[in-house]
Amino acid sequence: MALIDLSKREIHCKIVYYGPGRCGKTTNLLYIYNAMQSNVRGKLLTIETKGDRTLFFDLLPIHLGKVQGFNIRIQLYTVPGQTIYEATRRLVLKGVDGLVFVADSLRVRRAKNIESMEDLKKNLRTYNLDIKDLPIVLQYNKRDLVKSPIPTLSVEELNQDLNQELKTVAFEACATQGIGVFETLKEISKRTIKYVTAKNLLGASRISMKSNHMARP
Ligand SMILES: Nc1nc2c(ncn2[C@@H]2O[C@H](COP(=O)(O)OP(=O)(O)OP(=O)(O)O)[C@@H](O)[C@H]2O)c(=O)[nH]1
Ligand SMILES: [Mg+2]
Repeated sequence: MALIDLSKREIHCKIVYYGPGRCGKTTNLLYIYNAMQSNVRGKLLTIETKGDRTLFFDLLPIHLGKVQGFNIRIQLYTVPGQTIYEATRRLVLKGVDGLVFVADSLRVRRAKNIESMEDLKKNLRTYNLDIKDLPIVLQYNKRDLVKSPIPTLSVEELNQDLNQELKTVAFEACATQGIGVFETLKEISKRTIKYVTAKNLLGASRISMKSNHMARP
């Protein structure tokens, strides 16, 4: 749940990276952590991992600087993508203000992408939230593999599977190389701050995004 502290002039919000197992959620956070200066990001907390599998969640607090006199503090979370951790994913979604759905471009993961999107909708419903009411952006990750012999999905196919209903922006990415990572973060941050301020009757029009803390180094 977003917090707007008028006395400190701070806005806190929570963005969750969702998606199937091994699609690259933790890799996104790692790239952001390594690329941001230490004075604008907190510690990267990875709670329980086994190899590269998240078993609980990752958390990275970042400070986007001042926007119209308000300090913007965002907590980035990832969920564990493996099917069995449904209860944990639901827990991590509590109080979410914005979502990044990371999809895997590998063709063999097609059904898992769709299953994860359905799982997200279902988990949101437990908090009386409709996916269409929240800021959400899509990220089609592992686009580097399109040039490899491994079968991958086209952007059209990914849109067909995941974006027919949402009709939101989708970024092509290669999280291991940082391609598309900050573009995704910037867009979801912008949408989330607008959503949070509008919801809290601060007047979204008063907040325009001019933070330059997210410029890639
Ligand atoms: N080729 C390629 N590999 C990637 C890319 N992004 C992530 N990976 C690899 O995919 C594997 C899984 O990445 P993670 O970031 O751990 O995946 P996750 O979504 O956090 O997985 P869970 O924690 O199980 O939900 C790792 O070996 C990454 O290096 C990418 O853009 N291209
Ligand atoms: Mg992970």
